Amino acid sequence: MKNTCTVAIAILIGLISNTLPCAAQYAMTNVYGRDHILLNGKWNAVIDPYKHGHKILIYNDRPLKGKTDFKEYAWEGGLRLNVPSDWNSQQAELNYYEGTIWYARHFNVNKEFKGNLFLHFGAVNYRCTVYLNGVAVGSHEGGFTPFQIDITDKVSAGNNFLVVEANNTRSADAIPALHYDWWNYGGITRDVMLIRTPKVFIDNYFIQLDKEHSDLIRAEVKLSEKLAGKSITVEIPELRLKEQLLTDANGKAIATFKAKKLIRWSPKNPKLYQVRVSSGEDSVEEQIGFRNIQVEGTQIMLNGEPFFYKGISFHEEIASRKGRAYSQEDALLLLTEAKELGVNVIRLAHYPQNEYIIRQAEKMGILLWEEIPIWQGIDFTNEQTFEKAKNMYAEMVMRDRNRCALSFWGIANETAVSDVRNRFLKRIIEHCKSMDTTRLITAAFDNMKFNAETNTFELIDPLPAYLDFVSINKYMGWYMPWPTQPAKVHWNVAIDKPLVFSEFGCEAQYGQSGDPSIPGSWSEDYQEQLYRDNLAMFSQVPNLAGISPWILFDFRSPRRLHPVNQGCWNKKGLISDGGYRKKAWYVIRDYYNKH
Ligand code: GCB
Repeated sequence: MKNTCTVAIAILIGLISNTLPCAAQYAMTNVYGRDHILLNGKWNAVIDPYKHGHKILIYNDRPLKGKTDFKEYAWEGGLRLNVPSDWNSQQAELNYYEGTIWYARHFNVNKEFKGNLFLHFGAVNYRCTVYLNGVAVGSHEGGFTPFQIDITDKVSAGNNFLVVEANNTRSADAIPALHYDWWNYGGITRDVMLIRTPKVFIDNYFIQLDKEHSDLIRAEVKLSEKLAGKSITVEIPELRLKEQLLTDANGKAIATFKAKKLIRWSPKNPKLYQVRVSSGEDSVEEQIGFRNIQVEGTQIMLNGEPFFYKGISFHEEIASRKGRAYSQEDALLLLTEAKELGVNVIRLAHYPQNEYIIRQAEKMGILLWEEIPIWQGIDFTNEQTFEKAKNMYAEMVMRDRNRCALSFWGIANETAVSDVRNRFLKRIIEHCKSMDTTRLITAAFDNMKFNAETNTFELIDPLPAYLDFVSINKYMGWYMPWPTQPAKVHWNVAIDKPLVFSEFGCEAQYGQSGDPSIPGSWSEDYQEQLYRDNLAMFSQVPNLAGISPWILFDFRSPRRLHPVNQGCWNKKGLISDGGYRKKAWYVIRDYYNKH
């Protein structure tokens, strides 16, 4: 009787806490450099379009009450899904699925374990609740940023049962919102880890070159607990640097120190240094690079030299697999193609992509632009949406702020002017500056007006005043016919700042020839001509600081409804879904080789 009662109370507490899962935490810095095991592999899965599972699925195996009792669920014997990976590419019936899928697996915890234990998720699209041994332990919203859950006091010695309820339903208050131009891949799309740390550990650190100086390294380190007077050591052996820092009452220490003979990171020489941070029982290391990125007049300056932005974008997608990119091999595939084109910048469209891509790009000497998916259609009136944006921003910056390749934070893509939008984005810019001053901040605009009398594009928008440089998405020759000869189109936009054309291009079917003057030919010939025309226009832009065609690869998008020419693919790629280069690829490769 006593036992039944205890179980009932435990279930009741469980149910209450299940309805109120606490928010997950920001991930600690450099998870791959920690003591961890990957929880990747095949997980059991249950498709649950009616969201019925929370009544039953959070438990591994409820014991039967007697001969007449039975269960209407089981974890064993059903669907098995790979983690990490989207679910859409794993089963034909899940291709278009938007809803809930439950994932489950077991893991073991050593009985002797000391210190803290965290569950870390690289990303789950879009929202999720995590249950451990039948109890909700954390929830998260946002499909492209990492989070962790402290399970130190919640794990059992021995076997543990882990359940993840993942849901990728689009909603008006979400980021991105209801409509966007990429596939809404659902599921546990990035690595899952179990991370072990000492009781007090190095929670996060931020080590980069000071914005102005070429030899001044700034280090900010924070312990997991608010302990004053704790010693922290930052070492860069190759530079013979060993600095001792002391924490303040918040467990945080900040110091700047001179690094003589520092070689700065650049595309030509992507030099990285081994950096070690240690305190008490904890020590963590990784490779970090140092560079200065600034703006002078209408130029972007890298390490004090003018830098012409030769960009490209891609989605986190492997076209041939029709699925999300998630591994080191995927990262290499995407980045090698970008490098072949001759780029020095990649805009990671339109959301933070996985760490394999970021770290590999850094090794290959490619600068990065990273953004959260504030992509058209965002509900700027909703304060909760603002809080979500702020949170995603923080998660992105915290994960990647030690990557010197990361040079540009994008704060929004194609948003229309209004008071609420202006306020929302200004607050995001302030938030961004409060977290990091070592990068340039930009946004992509598409709300230029064309003055037909002067053949000039103008932008009436208060936001550029708050940005380091301005980026333009303009599909001349595709969404807008040429009003005059390309070289006669003038740009009078943010004339005192660097201007980057962050998107231009058009769709073309690989292998299709057609009239180079007719967009509706969907031909490589038209695309090639459109690229030549756009380059002619760019050559006349007084504050041109760079260009970035849209996009490297054809990508999947349910918005692209033409059954013959698109078939749910956006065909603006310079490379087809089959991996073949279109004619326009060579136009850009030649342009980049000359610049
Ligand atoms: C844009 C968007 C991009 C779209 C592209 C297009 O302006 O920023 O996400 O995919 O246009 O193909 O229309």
